[in-house]
Amino acid sequence: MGQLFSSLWATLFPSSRTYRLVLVGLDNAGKTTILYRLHLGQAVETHPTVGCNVESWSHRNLAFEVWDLGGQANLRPSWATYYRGTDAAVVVVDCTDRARIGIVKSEVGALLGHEHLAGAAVLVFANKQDCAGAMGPAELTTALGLDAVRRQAWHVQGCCGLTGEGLVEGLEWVSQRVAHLPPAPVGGVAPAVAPAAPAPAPAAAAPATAGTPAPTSTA
Ligand code: G3D
Repeated sequence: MGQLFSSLWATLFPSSRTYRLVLVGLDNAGKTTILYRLHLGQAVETHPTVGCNVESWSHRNLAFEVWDLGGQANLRPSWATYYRGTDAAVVVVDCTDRARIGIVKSEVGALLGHEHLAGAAVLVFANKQDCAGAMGPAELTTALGLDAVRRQAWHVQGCCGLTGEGLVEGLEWVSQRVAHLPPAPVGGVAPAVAPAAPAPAPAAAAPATAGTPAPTSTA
């Protein structure tokens, strides 16, 4: 999976441009699991993210950095301090955690409303699709009120951090959204993606089924 991921990015980003991604989500959403799955190709024993972890990855002449921001309540207010220059935000949601979906909606609303993310691509990973009773992508889209979002291009991708299912598909979407970006200014922070054109009404979402993620997106 890791190698496939690297190849994918190398193909889609054939330049020295560094893309900046922030990875956010409540604690226990599965951010660390997903990060390691994509990086190493295997799941690892995880520990709650403390503060902020930065992954700098490079492959051939492409480079990108992933800012994994801690999800505990006391750390969430600091997320916005990392948004400047961000090309894409990746939000990981524990789809079994219905009790906290209101908190997720509030945090996603704040993210979408932040000025520095006005032009960023927003990928939502509907994680833990392997678990019985997990919200599927369509249900999560509704729960987060994403259908009303026109400011950013967004996409909800069902996935399973443990197996890696759905992860590359989600990152493919991100890559397509940011691939047209100009080279980063020398010594500067890479600019965010140009604001997406107002999105058409999304097509009816396919029913979400575990293991066969049904993406719901505007693009
Ligand atoms: P965080 O970094 O967002 O805080 P972690 O979350 O990556 O530490 O994951 C929290 C727990 O969820 C871990 O379990 C991890 O194995 C589990 N998890 C992550 N993704 C999935 C998934 O897709 N399916 C299932 N079933 N579990 C997942 P533990 O038991 O180590 O706390």
